[in-house]
Amino acid sequence: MNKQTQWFKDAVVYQIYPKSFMDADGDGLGDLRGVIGKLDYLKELGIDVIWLNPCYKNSGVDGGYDISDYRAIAPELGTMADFDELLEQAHKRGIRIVMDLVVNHTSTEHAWFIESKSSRDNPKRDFYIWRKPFEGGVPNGERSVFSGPAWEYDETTGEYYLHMFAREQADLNWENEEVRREVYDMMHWWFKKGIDGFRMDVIDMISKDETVYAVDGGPHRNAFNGPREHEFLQEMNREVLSHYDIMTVGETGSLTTQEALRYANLDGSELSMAFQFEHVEHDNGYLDNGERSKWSTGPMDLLKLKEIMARWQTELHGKAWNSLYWSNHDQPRAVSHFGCDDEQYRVLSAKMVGACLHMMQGTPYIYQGEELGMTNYPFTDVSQSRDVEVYNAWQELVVEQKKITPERMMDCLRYKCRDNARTPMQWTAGVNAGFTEGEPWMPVNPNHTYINAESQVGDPDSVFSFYKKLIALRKQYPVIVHGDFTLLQKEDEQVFAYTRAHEGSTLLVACNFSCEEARLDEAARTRGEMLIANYKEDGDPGVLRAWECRVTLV
Ligand code: TEU
Repeated sequence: MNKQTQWFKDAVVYQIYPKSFMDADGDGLGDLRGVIGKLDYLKELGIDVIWLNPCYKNSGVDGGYDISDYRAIAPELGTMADFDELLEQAHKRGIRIVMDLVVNHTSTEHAWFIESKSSRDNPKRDFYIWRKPFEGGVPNGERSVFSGPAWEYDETTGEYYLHMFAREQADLNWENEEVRREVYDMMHWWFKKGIDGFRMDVIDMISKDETVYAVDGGPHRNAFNGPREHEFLQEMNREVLSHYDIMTVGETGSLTTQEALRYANLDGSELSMAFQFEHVEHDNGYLDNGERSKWSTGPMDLLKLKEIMARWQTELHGKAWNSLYWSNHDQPRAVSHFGCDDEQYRVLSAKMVGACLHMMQGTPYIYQGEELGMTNYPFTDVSQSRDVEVYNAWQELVVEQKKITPERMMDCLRYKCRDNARTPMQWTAGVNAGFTEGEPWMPVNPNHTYINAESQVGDPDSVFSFYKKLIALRKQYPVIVHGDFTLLQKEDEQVFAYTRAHEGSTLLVACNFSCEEARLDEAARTRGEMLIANYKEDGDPGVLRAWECRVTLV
């Protein structure tokens, strides 16, 4: 009997990266008490769920994604009592808390790994993936997502262990039933504390094709979506998830729409929904030698974006559930990536990209600061980064292999690096944007003097108030949650327009993703009751002004 009522269909999620959200104790790092202090701000915005990036004890290598104790809070973020208070205070405000489940790998400081590493016949040896050398070197050519080989040699036992991310993040062996049992027990422990769900880190990597482990000196293989993926997720659902009225979202970078019909099936057999990466990676680039790479300077391609978003809307409708996001802690800021962060158009385009996403079918995710129109950071030197992904990529691509020049890589970092989303949340125009009274762990964006929460809450024309209204519309009009999706002006390179229809109601959404005027054809021509718009003055029903959006009920 599955206890899930699928409340997530009506919910809007707000993602908090705790290290950068609010610092209550003045050490320059955000913390759980800082989150508690901002719950009323989130209540004012109107969100229903907080997704909290990892706040467990960790080894400090990858922003909390290198966990050393799943049942302890990172001391730099607070205590378990702080977490319990956060959960209680959030629930008092009708806000649910979803935690981050990082079980593809643990920190190499985790007790399991320390035991596993100690000897070849240790009972926990098989908790991780150990292989003998091949011809004196790495077992095969598997590559880490964070550059370099995915194998690290251990002198103690003369074998290599697999790490698909940093060498301090050892992959767990999900083929081992005891590993799965330990994970499920930990999940129950958190659910019994009262949390409302999990976001599941790289959950499409827990089953890997056996070639990934082969000691054959072979090439880099695909470590995603392996043969037992759905067996494991259905087992997790039976053993844990179906026992609680919760939500889950898988981080599944390999996902296609067809695979999403299994991972995010509305029958509740696996996950509630999943994060696909097609749209946020559509503008990935090529290195000087032609290799595909995330490191690019864009620009965003609207035709590709429309095709991707429309396909996810239509192919999942009625079968599986979409997550809806533009940004997160791994992505650049929404207005910088999909809008226009020149001050002339930043506010208009921040509202427009918000409306374009929030009027679709699925559960919307707002990344901290997106509701303010916060932008990427003007990095001038790689030393300003605090990200292991950036450090490793710079060493490999710029220093060792010279596949990209330092100047070009700096352009790429300013466009795409994860640090863009990890600069401190901008609360005020004051010192350190009101984030901390200490030395902030990352530089504060200088534009906090005019982009900050204090100046926007209560201002009816702010991005904050616009997002607040978008969230309210979702509660008021069933067509937004339940309606189907039809893309309009498919080949238009400026306009992203679509309709949603449900039980006789039709929503018409028209967005101009450009600085120039754009024509609307007959089907997209503005008509009906205006629900929300980013221009105050009515315009020509057949023409959208720069970065204009209009949402009408026809
Ligand atoms: O991200 C998975 C992942 O592939 C990311 O590294 C992201 O797609 C990439 O950085 C984009 O260039 C998850 C977490 O969200 C991320 O923060 C962690 O670093 C990673 O897993 C390892 O746990």
